[in-house]
Amino acid sequence: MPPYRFSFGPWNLSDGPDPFGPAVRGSFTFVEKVKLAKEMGFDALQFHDDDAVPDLDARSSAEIVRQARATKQILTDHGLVAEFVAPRLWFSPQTIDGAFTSNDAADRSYALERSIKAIDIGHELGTNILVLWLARDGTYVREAKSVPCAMRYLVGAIDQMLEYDKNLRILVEPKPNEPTDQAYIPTVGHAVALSYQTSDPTRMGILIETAHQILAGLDPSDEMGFALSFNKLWSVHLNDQSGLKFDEDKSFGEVDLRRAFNQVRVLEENNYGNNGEYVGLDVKALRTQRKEVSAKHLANSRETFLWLLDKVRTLNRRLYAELVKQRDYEELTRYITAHLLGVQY
Ligand SMILES: [Mn+2]
Repeated sequence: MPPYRFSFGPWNLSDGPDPFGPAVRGSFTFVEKVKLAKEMGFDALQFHDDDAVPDLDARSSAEIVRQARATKQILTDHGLVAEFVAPRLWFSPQTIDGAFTSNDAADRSYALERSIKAIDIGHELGTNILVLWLARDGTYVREAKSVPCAMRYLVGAIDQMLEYDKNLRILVEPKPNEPTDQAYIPTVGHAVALSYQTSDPTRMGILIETAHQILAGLDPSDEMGFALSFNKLWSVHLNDQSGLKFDEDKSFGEVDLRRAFNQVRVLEENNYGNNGEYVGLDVKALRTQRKEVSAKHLANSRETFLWLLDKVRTLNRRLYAELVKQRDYEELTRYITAHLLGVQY
């Protein structure tokens, strides 16, 4: 099998609530989720800070360390590791107006302190990767904040994290909107630019989620190629998205198989994973699934990746190059379609 290693987050196994209705099935415990991950062939789990240490804000430093070690032990016992930790900067009363870019200095301090706690949890879990999804760092009303000021706050906070831990690597996960109307770091290009404003761009990378690129009107595989060209694609959240609506986190390849194929192709052609990067999924179980079949979206997305990887590896590269050389892209697209459908070409 390929060298690819796969991960997902415990939030991907849920009891099915949405903004319009409550949970519809029983919950899995954390240990059950870890067992399921192993059974389905996954290698790592992704963590929000409070996935590893519940009730984080209410705990002392000693309690945080103790709980993080207990979480790490469960992973170790089941042959899994932690890919990254991401501070949950969108839930508490202190992040209502944003985290690092809130207009309130006390709120900004909370965001930094919470991120430092997440870094400490990462130490205990054995990962030096911190993912920043800047969920509320943006605006609902344009006049509410100053963009240059927000950028100054953001760079300042990131610099303090880089200073706090000299081995830390920070991955920014861009998303154009939701929950805010407009995010400050909406695209991969913004995230790359941000990285070069910090004190150590070599420790700044990107996590690309498929759905977020589609919501920004961009092509996920092109965005991955762009980040790869800067050596900044250090993780992905593969999933799928049906048009411009809420962030759906559908199973990988469910909506647009060709678009999924091209993401796998770009990753494979550029040796993604050779530096230990994971193929991360961020997919949501359909609310209609019963509990006993509510992990299928994870197994299916992983398998779809591997099916598409086989399609990438069995491309007739000589023919592909010849069609590009002839500039016969109409024939190229016909060949790709035939190849994906398994039609004799
Ligand atoms: Mn998403």
